[in-house]
Amino acid sequence: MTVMTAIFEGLWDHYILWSVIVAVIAFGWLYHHSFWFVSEEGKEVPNVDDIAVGVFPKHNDNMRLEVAWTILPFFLIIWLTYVSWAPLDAMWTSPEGGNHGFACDDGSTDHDYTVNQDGIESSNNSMDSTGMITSDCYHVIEITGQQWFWNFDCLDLPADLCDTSTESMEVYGTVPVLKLKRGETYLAVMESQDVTHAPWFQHMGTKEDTLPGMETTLWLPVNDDLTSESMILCAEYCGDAHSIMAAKLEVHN
Ligand SMILES: [Cu+2]
Repeated sequence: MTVMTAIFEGLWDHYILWSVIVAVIAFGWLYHHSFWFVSEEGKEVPNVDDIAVGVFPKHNDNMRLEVAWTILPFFLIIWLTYVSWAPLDAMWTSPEGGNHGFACDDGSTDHDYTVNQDGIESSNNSMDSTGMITSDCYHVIEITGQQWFWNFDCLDLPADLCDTSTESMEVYGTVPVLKLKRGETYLAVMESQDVTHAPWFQHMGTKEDTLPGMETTLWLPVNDDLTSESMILCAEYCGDAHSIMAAKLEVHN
């Protein structure tokens, strides 16, 4: 399954690429030295390094090498931080006038904006070519993590905007279903009843920890490109049934 937004898909590919490059260099070097410098059975090994017990062979220091393997990874970290900038901006944009504006008006005041059938202001979200999603406003929902299931609360939102149910799934058993609407953006306010969990909205490519005694938030911009059914899994090891702590996200037009 691919991730809906190019912004997270690209970041994933980029990190995988660099992981492979670093792994090839590190393990290649390790295996080469392990086999190249192996001593032969029964052969007297010359003490080429003049190693004496308790004395560090300082004459073997190589300053250039030391500086190189400190500086090069440092530049790589700077680069990876730089390419993560835009995705982090999308993840952690402010609920006070950030990428998704402010909380949607519930229709009680007279404004000039598009409303949906329930008279509630619509998010009208859209994705640009980089995968960044922006919205006119957002709807607040609540997610609570607990060993070992998810609880979704639509608060006062009408069923067309947010609804929940349960469904029986192979392997996972009975799982909660969260039903959201395309074009709308949601801000999930989250907490945990016990240990740390993290809902991972697979197709959105995002996840965030839920913590006992502390509120965290996660943006759920349901763009037109989102598949109608995708999984929500727990991405933070939380005990015996962690692997089947699942839920389903269903989106409709
Ligand atoms: Cu969990």
